[in-house]
Amino acid sequence: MFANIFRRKKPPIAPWQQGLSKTRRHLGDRLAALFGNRARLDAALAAELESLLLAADVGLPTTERLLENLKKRASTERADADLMGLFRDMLIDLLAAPSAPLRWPADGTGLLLLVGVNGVGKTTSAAKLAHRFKGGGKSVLLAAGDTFRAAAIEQLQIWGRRIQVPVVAQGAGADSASVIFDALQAARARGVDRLIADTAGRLHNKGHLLDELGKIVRVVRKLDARAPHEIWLVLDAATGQNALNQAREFCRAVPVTGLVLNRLDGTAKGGVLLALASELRLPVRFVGLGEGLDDLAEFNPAQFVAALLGS
Ligand SMILES: Nc1nc2c(ncn2[C@@H]2O[C@H](COP(=O)(O)OP(=O)(O)OP(=O)(O)O)[C@@H](O)[C@H]2O)c(=O)[nH]1
Ligand SMILES: [Mg+2]
Repeated sequence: MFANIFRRKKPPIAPWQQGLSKTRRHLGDRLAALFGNRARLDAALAAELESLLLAADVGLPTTERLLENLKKRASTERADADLMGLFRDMLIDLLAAPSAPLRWPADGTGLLLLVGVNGVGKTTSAAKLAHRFKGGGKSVLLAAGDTFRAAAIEQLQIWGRRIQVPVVAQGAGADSASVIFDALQAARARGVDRLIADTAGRLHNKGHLLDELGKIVRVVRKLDARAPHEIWLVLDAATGQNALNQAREFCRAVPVTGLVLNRLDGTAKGGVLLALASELRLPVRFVGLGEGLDDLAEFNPAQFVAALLGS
């Protein structure tokens, strides 16, 4: 009994570390074991590194690019090069490359449209982001743009009550573009800083469903030529390389400006983030590390790589 009282508290684990534990075990720990104290990138090490990256959903083009770069950098280093350190820096550079400033308007309402396939966490992310923006001192409004199911509207309204953010909604079956148009009009009239619009999940291989997103964009531009200021594609990290295919199709339908990668907590496929950054050149804005309101971290390449490699 007393032993418990005197036991020292463990230091708190950063959300990144905890959320990435599966990917770290799958990729980070193996990378550390692979590099060990080896200072030369010989053919055997390159081959092992290649299969390790491919197994972690990094994908072939990005894996090849990383190997190529590591060979180049290692050849210019001293004989006792810190390969692991070089590799870590390369990962940070790769993830930081697609960074771009956010397009929130200097004044007036900034509209954020969340899009993605079914069940990736769009509605949850809308609530998490609204909560976060509100916490940062912004006035926020939510738009229930998923008019497909009554339950989807209710889900957003329940979140809205929990975080005390008003939700603009119409009935199920209403036109999504008109809900978001009305919400933008209301937000502008009320001087709201951020309007976050949820949308219905849609398959990336269904052209007519993607066209509906194009319609939302066209309609809101009648109010503000630069809206939606941000369009974030929400992805489920657990889908691995398929996330890349989804992203390509959504980017064809609407001008996606950033990514939200959810469920990084439950998967060993976090390596897909490297493929997304290097092949799509879209900045990852936030990552979902759990189901709770605060389980959303602003994406930071250095923190991500530190958590991934456990250093
Ligand atoms: N573990 C974990 N679960 C998450 C995360 N984000 C969302 N979820 C869960 O995923 C499930 C689906 O989330 P929703 O927000 O309803 O997904 P959606 O994209 O709106 O789904 P549809 O509207 O049906 O397309 C819920 O149970 C969420 O709690 C995350 O980062 N980690
Ligand atoms: Mg939803």
